[in-house]
Amino acid sequence: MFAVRRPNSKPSNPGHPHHLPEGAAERLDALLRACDRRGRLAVLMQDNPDPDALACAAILREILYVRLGKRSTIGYGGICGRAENRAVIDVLKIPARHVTAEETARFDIVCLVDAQPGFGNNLIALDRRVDVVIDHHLTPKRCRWHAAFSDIRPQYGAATTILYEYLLAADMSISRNLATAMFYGIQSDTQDLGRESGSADIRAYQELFFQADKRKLARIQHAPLPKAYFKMFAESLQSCEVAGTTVVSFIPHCFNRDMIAEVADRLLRLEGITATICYGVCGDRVYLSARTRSPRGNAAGRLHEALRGIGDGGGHLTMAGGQAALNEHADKRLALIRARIFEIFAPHHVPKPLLMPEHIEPSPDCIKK
Ligand SMILES: [Mn+2]
Repeated sequence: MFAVRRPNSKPSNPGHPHHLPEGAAERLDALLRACDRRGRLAVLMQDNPDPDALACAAILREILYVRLGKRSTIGYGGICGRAENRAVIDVLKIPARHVTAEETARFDIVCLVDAQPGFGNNLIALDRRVDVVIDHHLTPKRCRWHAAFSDIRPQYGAATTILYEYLLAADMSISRNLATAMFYGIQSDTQDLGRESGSADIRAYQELFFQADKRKLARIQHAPLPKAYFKMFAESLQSCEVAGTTVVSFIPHCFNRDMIAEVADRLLRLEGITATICYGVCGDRVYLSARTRSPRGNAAGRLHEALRGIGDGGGHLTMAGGQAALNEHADKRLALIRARIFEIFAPHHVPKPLLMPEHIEPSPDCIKK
């Protein structure tokens, strides 16, 4: 059934240094069965795909091509705006492109990676038929979806690690570009293995490090940033408020949703801080990112709670995302969101601006030569 193989597809991992979990071969067969029929095939990601999602889609596309001889479209519903993420597509030649909801409906076989139906961050609504779902996010109770094949592992730091194991089970050779995409996917989703990563992520990271193209990796990690990036960054700092050990920032004119996650990540490095939330207005919606230093911070649960009745939120224990619609009373809605964030993430604390004049004066250590 899965007869199509490239003549040169020799295993690049002789002896499998990576310990495959039990049932890896059976899962690969089930995945292939779910996609093995006639028709147009799409591998979809979040609307704003990150490096983990891009690597997942590239792996799945390769597996389906080598093992089933099927070509697939890699698609996302929004934009891929963050400079590093664009660079993954351009430098590593991943053929990902924007697809519309109408176009999605015309695909016969639909796979979703690094996201789940009904999350609100992708083109697949809860009631849409989907064939394959492979992800590492927690599935909230409200999201009861069905897929012919699914593999959800919240204990994995990167969904790329899950798909890497399929690639090993398929015994396929790994191109340098794909190895580089996988390495960067794991590196960025786990913040260099420092955030919610497990032993499988560590092994995959180590194995892929040797295969990744370091020059291309550097071009991606240091991709040029547009002026708008620094403008949004300045706005986010000006609006910063600290309450207890939580810092909250706001980007009133956000051109790129990825910026919200980036600011939340960056502010978590502020000393003495255990949780950060950044929210910003893109078009007629508010998007939010929450980060916590430890899993006890329960970013996903608290963000979900903060948006109860006004939007959607979820993700991981230390990193979460959410969104809400803005109606004609945008200012009121934004004030409500701000109040809810402080109520849930920093109860009993009074927010104070981060950049008060006395805080931005250089400390004596900086002045003395
Ligand atoms: Mn991910």
